[in-house]
Amino acid sequence: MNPILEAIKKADSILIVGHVRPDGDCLGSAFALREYCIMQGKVVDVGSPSPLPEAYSFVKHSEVFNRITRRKYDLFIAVDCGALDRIGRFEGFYNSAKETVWIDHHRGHNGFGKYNIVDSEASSACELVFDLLECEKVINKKIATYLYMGLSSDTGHFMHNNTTPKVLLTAYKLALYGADTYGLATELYRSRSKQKTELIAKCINAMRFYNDDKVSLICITREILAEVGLESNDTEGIIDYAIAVKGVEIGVSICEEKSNEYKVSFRSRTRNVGDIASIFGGGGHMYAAGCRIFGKKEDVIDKILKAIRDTEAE
Ligand SMILES: [Mn+2]
Repeated sequence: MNPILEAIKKADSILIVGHVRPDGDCLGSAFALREYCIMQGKVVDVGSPSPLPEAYSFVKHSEVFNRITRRKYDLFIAVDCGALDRIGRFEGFYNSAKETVWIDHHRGHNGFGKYNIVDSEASSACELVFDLLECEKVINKKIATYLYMGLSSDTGHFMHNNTTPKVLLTAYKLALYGADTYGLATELYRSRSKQKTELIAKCINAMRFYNDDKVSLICITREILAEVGLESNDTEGIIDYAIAVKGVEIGVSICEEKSNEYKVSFRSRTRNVGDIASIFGGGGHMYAAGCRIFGKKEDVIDKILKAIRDTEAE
C-alpha cells in the first residue's frame, strides 16, 4: 500500500493544510483528501493560514474550512505548499503531529513531510491527489468535482502551458466520475462580483508597459482596493489580464498587502519567471511565479524591471 494511504489509515485525527491565500488547487486537493479521510472514518479538519476567499464560498462544505477542533493531530498533511513557511501559523500542528505528509507541485524542494509526493512536472496538487486516490477506487462525484476544480484553476481552465495530455486525460476521467464541469466553469469563470469587475477595470486602466511593450505591469495599491471595497486576497486572476496582451512576454502584478509590502506575481510565455522570483526569495514555476518585495511602489517596480533585465541575457 502507498505509504501516504497507510499513514492516513493509521491516524485517528488528521489536519489538512493549504497555503496562505488559498486558491482553487489548494482547496480542491484539501477537500478531496478530507472526503477520502471521512470515508476512512477519520476525524479530519481542513484549513489554511488565511480565511476562505469569498469567491470560493460555493465549494461544498466550505463552512468547515479553518474550523480547527483539536490542539494536536496524529497526521498533518500539507497540500500545494511550495515552502515550509506557506503553512504559516499551522507550523505548531506540523511539529506536534506524529506523521507528516507533503503533497505539492512547486519547484525547488523535495517536501517537508516524512512522506512526500512532490512533482514539479504535475499541473496541480489535485493531479497528484488524483493519482494517489485513483487506484483506491474511491473517486465519487464529490471528490471528482473538488479535483477538477484544482486541475481547472491551476491550468487557467486548460489554457496554460502545463495543460499536458495527462491533464486532459485526468480531466476526462474526472468528468466520467461525475465532476460537475459546467457548474465549476460557471462558478470559477462566470461569477465575478461587481466589485471585482470594477477592480479589473481600474487595473487594466492603469496597466503600464515596459521594454518595448514586452513587459506589462499591473499595480494594485491599497487605495484602489479601498475604492472598490476589496481586500488584497480578492486579487486572484488579475495577473491574467497582464499576460493576455499580444506581444507581452512577462506579465507582472504587484499588490500592496501592507504599507510598503508588495506581493508580486509573474506570468510568462517564454522566459523563466521562477528564476526572477527567486532573486527576491520567492519561487514558483517556469511560467508562473511569485515573491514579496518591500519598499515604496516605484522602487519595487524598478527592482522588478532590473531583475527582468538582468536575467534576460542568460
Ligand atoms: Mn497549485
